[in-house]
Parts: sequence; C-alpha cells; structure tokens
Amino acid sequence: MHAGVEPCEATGAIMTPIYQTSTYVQDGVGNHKGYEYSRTLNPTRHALEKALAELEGAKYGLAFASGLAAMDNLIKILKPGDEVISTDDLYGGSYRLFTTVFANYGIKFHFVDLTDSDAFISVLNENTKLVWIETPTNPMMKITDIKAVSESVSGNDVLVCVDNTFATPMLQQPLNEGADVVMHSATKYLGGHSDIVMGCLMLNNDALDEKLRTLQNSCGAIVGPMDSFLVLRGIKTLHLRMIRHSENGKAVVDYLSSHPKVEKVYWPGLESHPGHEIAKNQMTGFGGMISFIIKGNNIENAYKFVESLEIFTLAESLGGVESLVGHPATMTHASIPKEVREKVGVTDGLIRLSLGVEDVEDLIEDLSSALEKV
Ligand code: P1T
Repeated sequence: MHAGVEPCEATGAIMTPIYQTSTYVQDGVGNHKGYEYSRTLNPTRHALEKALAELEGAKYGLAFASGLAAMDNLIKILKPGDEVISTDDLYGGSYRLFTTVFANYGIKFHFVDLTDSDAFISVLNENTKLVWIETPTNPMMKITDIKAVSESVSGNDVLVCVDNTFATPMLQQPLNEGADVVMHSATKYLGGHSDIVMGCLMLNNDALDEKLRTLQNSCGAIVGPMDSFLVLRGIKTLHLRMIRHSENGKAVVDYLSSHPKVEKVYWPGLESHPGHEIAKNQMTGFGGMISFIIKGNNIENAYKFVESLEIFTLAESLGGVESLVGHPATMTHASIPKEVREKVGVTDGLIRLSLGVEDVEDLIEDLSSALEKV
C-alpha cells in the first residue's frame, strides 16, 4: 500500500499530485530540480516507477505506454543474430511482436515448452541472449519453474525476463527466484480497474537500467501523469484485490470441475494441474484467471456460453475488478496461426475467465445459467 509513495514535499498532499506538465523551468542553463522534459521524466511517473520497483523488490522500475511497449523496449537491447527462447504458450500480442516485428530485424525466436528442460536445452546456444517466461501462461495457465530456468543459464550472458502479469507481485516475485527482469501489462491487475493501458519493467542491474532508460527516452513510449496517478491508486488495493480474485478463483474452479458439462479446467491451484507443485513453491496464491472447455470442445457451445453470460462481460483484457469472459482463439490469441495455437491447447472450444471481485455466488449463478443453455 505504501510502496514508493511519499507525501508531497511542497504541499503535504498525501496523494501524489498529477504533474500535468511537459516541461520545467531552468533558473540558468542546466540548473533545474531534476526534471527537464516529461519524456525523460515526470514527477508523477517518477513516483509510479519507484512504487513499481518496490512492489517487485527491485532497484529500478520503468513505466511504458503499454505492456507491449515495455516488451518492445526490452527486446531493443538485442542485436541482429541474437536469439530468444520463449514459452510456447503466451499472449497473442507478444507472439505477434516477436514474430512479425522483431523477427524482421534479424532476431531469432524459438518457442518451446519451458516445462520441458530437454526441449529448452536443445535450442539453447551461444547466440541465446534472452529467455522469455510467461508464468502462469495466457491462456493455458502453464507453470514454468523460474528458479530452474534461471539456474540453467546462470553464468552465461543470458537474461531471464518473466511476464508476471497474471500472478502480480502479490502472488509471485520472479527476481527472488533468480530472474533478471520482470515485465507487467499494468493494464491488468496493477491498474486493476480497466481504465488505463500501461506496461512496466522492473530489475536490479545498474548497467541494464541505464540501457533501458536510454531506450525509453530515445524511443518515447512513455506514460502520462494521469495514467501514472491511476496506477498508483490501483496499486494501493492490489493486495486486497488479489486475495479476493484468488478466493473467487478457487470457488469457481470447484464449481466448474464438478459440473457434468465441463470437460477440463485449467488453473494452477488444482492438484491435478501438472505445474501445481512448482506453483505452490513459487507462488503464494493461484489468482483469478481460469481457462476451461465445455464437453465437445466446439466453437458453437463456446460462443453460446460466452454470449449467454450476464454478469461476466464479453471483452478482451483481464485483471479488473469486474469479471470478464473471453474466447482466446478468436479474440486475444487470434494473431497466432491456428495450427500453432492448437498445438498448445488454444482450441476453438477454449473459454477464458478473468474473475473479478464480485460476490462469488452471483458469479456461479451466472455461469450456471449460461451452462444450462449449451
Ligand atoms: O495490452 P498490453 O498492456 O500491451 O499488454 C500486453 C500483454 C502482455 N502480457 C500478457 C500476459 C498479457 O496478457 C497482455 C495483454 N493481454 C490481453 C489484452 C488479454 O486479454 O489477454
């Protein structure tokens, strides 16, 4: 709740002021109070970046215009010929950024099942410069052992970055598991209210921070003061929201798992989940993201179900206080070719839920009446 935030020195305001300014007076050339121009730094964004760092137990935090802009900034430290090993199940937009943007600049991407160490080792080579871990993955909820992957490349010149969007720093702190960088789509749980788009990077290494900050200023995908304020406000209730999201997650998983029309439920808190033991070690809770399949695994039932819900809103995104439902194959993961997404389980029947903080009885009632219609 208090991460990184101090009362305003000038006025005593408890809440961080929104410094809606692009520039700052200089008493003489180069004589200023630490702020020159708001692309480089703005006091509201500065407060946010300090709060973000503290949340992940990091020395540095950098905020960007979106989650993808944060990733873009990190990948730009690579050079043609460098290689990236990425988890094979990941947000469709991340896959698109890697394969349709950076692949054209001579960076090679390998998509492998990071839960399979042999598969990982088989693509690791002297050109590998970055390992991209999403855990839990979007949308299959696969779990990667962050410590094991980090240890397997330690001592080499390979960065490990974890997309911690689904877990949040409340449930998982990748830097403590040996990762070098943490990335978030702050659009999701950090903001928490579906009212901003933002991304961030958190890390400890001084030289890497310097490089990333130079890129942030040179390329300019920064966040404005109003959005910075909204995420600072969202962060104050992150701990409360994550407790409720996880409680609602467990109750809905219990309900769906025993429903006769449900074929399969994906949630790392389930004992039958292949990554459950690792999740128990590296996470303090299992969160409110769930994927599942209705018996028959077909698009007709999936569409009928998502369109019948009344409390859950059919929409892209996740992590807000209100519950959302999505159809990954045609929404968030539509940019991944069908054969590639189906190989990891993103079939036409897959449904994804982002559980909000509503009364769980209302959510279950809504799911129950939609299931009656399929
Ligand atoms: O949307 P943006 O803030 O640019 O963040 C991209 C992103 C990165 N990583 C993960 C794990 C994500 O889930 C996302 C965005 N995801 C959605 C919009 C979604 O509905 O899955």
